[in-house]
Amino acid sequence: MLEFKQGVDILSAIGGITTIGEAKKLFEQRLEPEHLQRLATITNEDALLKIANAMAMCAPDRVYIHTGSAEDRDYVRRMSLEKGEERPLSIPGHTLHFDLPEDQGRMVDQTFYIVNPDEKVSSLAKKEAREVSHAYIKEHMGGIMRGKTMYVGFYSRGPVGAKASIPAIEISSSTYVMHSAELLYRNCYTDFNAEVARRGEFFTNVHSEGTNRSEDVPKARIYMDRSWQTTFSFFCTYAGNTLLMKKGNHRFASDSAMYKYNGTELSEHMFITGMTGPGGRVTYFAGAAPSGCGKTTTAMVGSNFIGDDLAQMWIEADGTLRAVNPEIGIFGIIEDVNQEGDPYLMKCLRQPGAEVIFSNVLVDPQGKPRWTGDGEPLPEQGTNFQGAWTPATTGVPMSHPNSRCTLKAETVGNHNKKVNADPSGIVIEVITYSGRDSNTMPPIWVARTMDAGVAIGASIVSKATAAEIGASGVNRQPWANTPFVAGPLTDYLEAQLNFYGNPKMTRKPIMAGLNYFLTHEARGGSGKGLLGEKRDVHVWLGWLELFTNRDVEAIETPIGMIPKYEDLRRLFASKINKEYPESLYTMQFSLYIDNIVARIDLQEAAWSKGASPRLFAIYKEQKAALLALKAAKGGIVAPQELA
Ligand code: SPV
Ligand code: MN
Repeated sequence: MLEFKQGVDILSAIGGITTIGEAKKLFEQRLEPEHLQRLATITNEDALLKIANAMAMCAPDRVYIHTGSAEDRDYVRRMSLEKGEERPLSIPGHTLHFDLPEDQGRMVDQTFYIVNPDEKVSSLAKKEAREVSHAYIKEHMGGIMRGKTMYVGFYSRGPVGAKASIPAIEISSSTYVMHSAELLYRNCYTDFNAEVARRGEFFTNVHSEGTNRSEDVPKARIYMDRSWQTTFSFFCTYAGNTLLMKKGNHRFASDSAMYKYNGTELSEHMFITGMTGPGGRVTYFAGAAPSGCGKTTTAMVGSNFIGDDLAQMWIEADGTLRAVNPEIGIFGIIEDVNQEGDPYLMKCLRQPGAEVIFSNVLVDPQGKPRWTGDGEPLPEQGTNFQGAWTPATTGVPMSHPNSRCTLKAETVGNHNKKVNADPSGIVIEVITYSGRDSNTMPPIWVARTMDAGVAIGASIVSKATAAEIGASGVNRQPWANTPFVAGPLTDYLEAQLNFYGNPKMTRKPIMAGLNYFLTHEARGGSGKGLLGEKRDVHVWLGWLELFTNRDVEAIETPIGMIPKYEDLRRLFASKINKEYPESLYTMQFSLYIDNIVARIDLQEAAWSKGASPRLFAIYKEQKAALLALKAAKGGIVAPQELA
């Protein structure tokens, strides 16, 4: 159990400002009249104390209160170009940002939860004792903004007024970070006080790039003070390390769901998207995937794309599962984004109209951004995050595999802005879990029960990806959320079971596994090539849309329900005009029982003894059914044998 507001509040201890009177005095001394007046809109005293203490700690030359107005947004963009944090590209409104070569992904080894004595955190996360972090932050953030401007913005992580929306303050000396904040989050300057009062909590983030030199990156830290819902990050710029309204506050939101609203809220690393089915109905999906496993692409396949990264969920009084997207933008991996797989996104990236920050891509001499897998001939030369580059440059890819594009979702052609702004939330009817699994699970399977659905989420695996510095091998990635679950994973499992099993949720979603990464060699063919293509996602989601609306039937298997060949064949033809031979279906959907049993064994062994027996019951039941099936029909069972 996480205790809130326990231990020293590091920000206020370092800042030293404890009363609202002292805070106001500091504002009067240090803010220009214009910004003093702007800050007068904020009346929440806790928020004012946070801001005053950040000022006292970081000692900026100037403070800029960002109201979210067009003028303020423009000012930040211009400053970013002036300071060189961003540079212009040939298309107006498109800019380029480079993070230092050592700062190209989440710095897992330099990311810490600040803990009180005896506080339990996820066994996968690093923790540091409160007094150690306190001393380190004091040493390195003290005066870190001397000579710089501190920007302060007020945001809502979700539509203002939605049950699971949580307000947050972003404080940074980086205009790149503030520019990104404005593209990704809803500025709620005028609603901030009311939102804090409604929700009863808000998050605070304090960042400074400091010297922004490679030699200082080893000193960089990303600290999460869960108890005080405050983040600190410094000597880095990569948005995953600095724009902590994203993954820093996602961790806090997850704490809030687990320890304040257990059983009625979840905070997920999921896209939200709507698929149009027969008669024009729209069915909404929320889907988890580890970083770098095609989550953005999957989300954009929907006819009503909402968000590609995060979902704040709750059970509504009418028994439905509702979700809001805490974001309004995309910070998406750009590698392999191309015309064929991502037409909507490519339009934003290649034509004027959208405001886009490209990070860590290559820029050619004409000012055009280029990235690995963009589907165009290699440029003869260019500049990337490591300097000059030509196709002959060895050991350095054209763009970093974690290079990203940052843009507002509303600029993407199929985004539904109205739905993303609705505080009543989106009724979610399909939950999906995907990973990167080359040899075990089929492209789709649907859980028979809610507990079995939770077990699918608990069992995601993925190859390491570029989003995390230093990661390698095949990892278990429960719910694709483990990098962001601060508390023990067994608590998280419990929260999942409590949520989906809550009798108040009378309109349950279907819960499904998805896997696009089966290879030929794993299914009796040869080579590491994938059995499917990116665009097949239209069919997998399309089938789930039909299934949840009871328009198709499925085949029962020990791991859950799988599609029938005829239904998929029709969908391949109608959705993507592609032939789908039955031989391919058989390769994709045959049960390779030894592989699945080995996977279950791996999961059983990895989940600690303290995990809910309900999870082990699912594993046990599936394993017994698989072994019985193997005894009856052999180790590889084709779907046709089960129909
Ligand atoms: C991810 O890696 O899952 C992201 C980007 O969405 S980051 O902000 O780095 O987490
Ligand atoms: Mn993510």
